[in-house]
Amino acid sequence: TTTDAKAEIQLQQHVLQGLSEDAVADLCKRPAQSESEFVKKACATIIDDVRKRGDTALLELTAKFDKVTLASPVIDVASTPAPKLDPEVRDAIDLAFNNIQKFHAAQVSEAPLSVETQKGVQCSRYSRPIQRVGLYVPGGTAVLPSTALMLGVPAMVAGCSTIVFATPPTMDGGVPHEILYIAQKVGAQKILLAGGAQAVAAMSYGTASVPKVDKICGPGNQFVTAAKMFVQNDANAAVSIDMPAGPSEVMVICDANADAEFVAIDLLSQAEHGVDSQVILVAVDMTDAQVSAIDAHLERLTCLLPREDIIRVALSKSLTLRVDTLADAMAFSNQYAPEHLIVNIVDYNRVVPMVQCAGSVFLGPYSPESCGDYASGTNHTLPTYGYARMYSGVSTSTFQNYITMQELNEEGLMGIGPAVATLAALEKLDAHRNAVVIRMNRIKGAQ
Ligand code: HSO
Ligand code: ZN
Repeated sequence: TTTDAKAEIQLQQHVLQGLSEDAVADLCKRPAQSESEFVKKACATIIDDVRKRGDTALLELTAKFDKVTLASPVIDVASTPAPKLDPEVRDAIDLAFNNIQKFHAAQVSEAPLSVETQKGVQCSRYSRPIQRVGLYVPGGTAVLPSTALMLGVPAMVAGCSTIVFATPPTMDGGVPHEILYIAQKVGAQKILLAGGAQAVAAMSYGTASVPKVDKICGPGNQFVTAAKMFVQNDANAAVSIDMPAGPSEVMVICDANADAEFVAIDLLSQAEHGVDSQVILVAVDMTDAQVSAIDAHLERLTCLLPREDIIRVALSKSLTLRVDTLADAMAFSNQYAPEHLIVNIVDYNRVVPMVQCAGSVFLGPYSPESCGDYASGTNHTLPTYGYARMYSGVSTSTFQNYITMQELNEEGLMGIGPAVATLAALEKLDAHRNAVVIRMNRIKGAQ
């Protein structure tokens, strides 16, 4: 532990060696989402209201929660004049757009996958865009045009025909200019000026002015998340979602080789997202002094940040785990399944084959999470809360469905027919069996 009296920030430390399996599992646990029953009930009421009363309910809820009175809940993107942006901002958005487009376009394979599984049996798979998608861009403490890019670009690349953005209105009843600019760039049709459960409900069921969508993607607060979970389980909505969500997280694995200031600022860039952000430092084979140096940088850098108060709360719940080996670090990381994993160690490429569960990985000293958050090309809509174990981040395939096809010729049918007949008989499904037997007899008779 550090003896530096000035260092107020000191991440709670644990030493892996000697921890029981249960204790390690506890370190991997995320804090329970508070008030979730209250949130669920409030969402159900709002969703029901929007479903029944459409635009009227939507406008009332926006007046109530966002304190903005709108004439219409929707902006038509194409007929709205292009917004004036600061050229520096526009260039930054354009750079990010281009990189995100390049990476997500590369995820689309031009040729369908096609395999002759045995002679005369051709199986193929085609991807098709999901037709109508709703993209939620959170409002709140910060405008997030980067999230508009991370959702809009893959939807555009996939070829979705209806793209609807939803975001809370600005105080003057408009849409942030950067979001309008991005909506125009990706060819979105509408922007729904609403947030929370009411926005999710409007896109799920449709209203007189909001198109009903087939899939809703994007991060949001507890109300948005609860609403997404609700509608995906409602057969009347017939809508799917990208993934369940929780507070954002980063795990940084570092060793004595890492620049302590780099490590500290990466932890802080996650902590500034919110008081519930999860920040975990895994220190591989480092001395007390080396770990303390990171805490000292955390303290110094935090004092310089406008979101200092948020950061201090987030860091008070964060931790450092000290481990002896990289193998230990990676075993813990895979168990925790972080949304973001930053690997700042010597020979960092060694970890690539060791990563089992993580949303997105940042390798080496010059790959801060910020770059992936904004402009390198990878997506920043990622699974949090341990969901990286079974969910992937948003990608082009989030906006696609796969359709399989098959074509058998006579030789193919004769080749697999007997096996199909045997399996169908086993399941006592005789029409299935006969569908091949009748054909096989026809082919034999003709020979
Ligand atoms: N780190 C956030 C994304 C974000 N960061 C948006 C800045 N703006 C969740 O991956
Ligand atoms: Zn971020």
